[in-house]
Amino acid sequence: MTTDALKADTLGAIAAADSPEALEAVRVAALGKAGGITQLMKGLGALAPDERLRVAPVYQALREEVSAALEAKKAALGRAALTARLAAERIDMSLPAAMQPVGTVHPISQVMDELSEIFADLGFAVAEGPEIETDWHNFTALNIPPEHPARAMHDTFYARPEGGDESTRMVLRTHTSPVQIRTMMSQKPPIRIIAPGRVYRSDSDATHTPMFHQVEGLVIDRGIHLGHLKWTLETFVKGFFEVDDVTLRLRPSFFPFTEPSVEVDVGCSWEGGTLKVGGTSSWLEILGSGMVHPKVIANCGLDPDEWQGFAFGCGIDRLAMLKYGMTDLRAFFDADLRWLRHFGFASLDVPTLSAGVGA
Ligand code: 2NL
Repeated sequence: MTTDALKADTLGAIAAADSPEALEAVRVAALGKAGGITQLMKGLGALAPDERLRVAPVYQALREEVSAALEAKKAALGRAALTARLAAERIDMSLPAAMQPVGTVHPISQVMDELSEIFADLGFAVAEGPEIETDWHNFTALNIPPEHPARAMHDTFYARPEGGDESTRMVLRTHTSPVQIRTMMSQKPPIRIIAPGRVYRSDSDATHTPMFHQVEGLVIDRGIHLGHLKWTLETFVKGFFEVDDVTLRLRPSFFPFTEPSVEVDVGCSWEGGTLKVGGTSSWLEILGSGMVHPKVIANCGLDPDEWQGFAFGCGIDRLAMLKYGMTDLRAFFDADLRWLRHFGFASLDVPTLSAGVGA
């Protein structure tokens, strides 16, 4: 084969190579040990000196031209491979992300936030206190002395008395009232607080769990009377259930820590098998309340002739069930993901008065 024909063949084969493997085969055929150009170079030694001087630069130029063409083609194939790979592995960043499973706000937390929002608007602060309490803060200060029959009604969880001394044993708080006691002892009136939180009673059946949630409210000021209590509770119930035609029914009752004591029913009606707030065809007891007993005010170091107040207490779990249509109290604490996804709230769905506390 003439040098020109070898050159044309090789450059043609380089141009036609469509993969790194095909190009490598062309390189081996031209420049490998047994390649056409290598053979030509090897043959130089056998030529006459003047003939060798004439053809050597030609072979050299051929080898260089082929080498350069191989390099150029290799680079071109590399670029093409990269372009193809980029196209194949392209990610459309503008596509919406796949929905990840996210947690939800538990209905009890949601209701606590709703209550805080409503009462904040009425000028109440949120107060907190320990869940393991002294007997004095949980009972005695609230006019429930030792041996008082009301203690038996509370199904109290008692901690083991330290050194066998019954008088200093701690209790799991049976209501959030001790938070209000602590507030009255540490702050000067006027006081307006709500105390939401966990409370504990040794009671467990279809309608009772040993841990449940309560919110209590307390107002201490001069000249506070039952009218303030009634207006506050009405405003709260209207705001919470988002209905304007709420009727409250106040019944005389008894608590050791309030005098007089009032139990409050909300007017309801049956709608398609569920009880809805509004109307007066049924009544549902939702909270207990009253004017703070003068002895309780005195126990906290305040003069009951100067300071009066009202207080109320209500179960958060029952409020949540009534508002959001749950039928089984125990489902609150089962940690069943399907239930939580169904009844849970979006974490950014913060209750506000303007958007509706339960919207
Ligand atoms: C109910 C009744 C009530 C209170 C709680 C209270 C707190 C202080 C002083 C006086 Cl520091 N009272 N709290 C008053 C009346 C009723 O709860 O049925 N709760 C679920």
